[in-house]
Amino acid sequence: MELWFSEMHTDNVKLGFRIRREIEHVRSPYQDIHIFETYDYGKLLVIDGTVQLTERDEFVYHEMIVHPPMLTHPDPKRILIIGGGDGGSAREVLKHDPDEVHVVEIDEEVVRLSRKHLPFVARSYDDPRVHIHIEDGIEFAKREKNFDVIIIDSTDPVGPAEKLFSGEFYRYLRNTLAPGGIISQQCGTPVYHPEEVCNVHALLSREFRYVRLYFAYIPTYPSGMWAFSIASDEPIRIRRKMDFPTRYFNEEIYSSSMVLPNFVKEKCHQE
Ligand code: AG3
Repeated sequence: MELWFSEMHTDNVKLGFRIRREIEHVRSPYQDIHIFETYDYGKLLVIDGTVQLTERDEFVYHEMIVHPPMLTHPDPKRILIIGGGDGGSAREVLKHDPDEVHVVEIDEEVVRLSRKHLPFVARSYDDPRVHIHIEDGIEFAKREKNFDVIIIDSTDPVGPAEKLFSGEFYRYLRNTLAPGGIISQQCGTPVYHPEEVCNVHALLSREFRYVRLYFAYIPTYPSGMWAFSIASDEPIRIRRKMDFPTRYFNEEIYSSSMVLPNFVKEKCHQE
């Protein structure tokens, strides 16, 4: 019998993976988590029916959520990752030789399962500079201060992550950031949810002087066209040379990823 996992992208569109086996399935107090072994994409992490990462294409997402903000900062030393309990964003942050990386993940099951089954992302936890806090990211952000870069690596804006896409949260983040700090956030796809993408951009623009949307091609996320936003009170431009290996990101992509297709400009009223 063939086993398939499909994520519904809309009521009428889905992406399916043929599955070799289910590795583990856990219902945590927050969400429903599956790890599968697929035929074509290696290990697959699914939360509440949505693809979080696959072994084969996670590099695109993790490089793109991390390197643009990190290279926009002249000297990022203290980094906060909100969500990101799989460890993939922390792995990319470590390429910049930071002093401290704090991963604030609400669901300890995500950390446990990633450590057990997804070493290609969770190996970052072996680095003593990486500190894991099992806590609500908003409570942590209200209390802690002085981060050079904050990366919001959450699930979609429904369920536990919903509050991470609100104006109230962005207001707290202003105080969590050190002067000159930068934030990045994954914000969905403009193909199926243009209002979500534009909403993040609009809310961030109320709190920060400079906000840009940027894109990456992620084959296993809905539509494959994924949006991120970057925000700061300093102009968004690359301030350091890259001196580490990557498989997707490069200095040209820093700029080209911020060029918006017309349908996105129109939807978000951007020039
Ligand atoms: N977090 C963003 C996943 C969003 C995917 N959405 C979807 N498939 N509908 C990824 C976590 C990786 N660190």
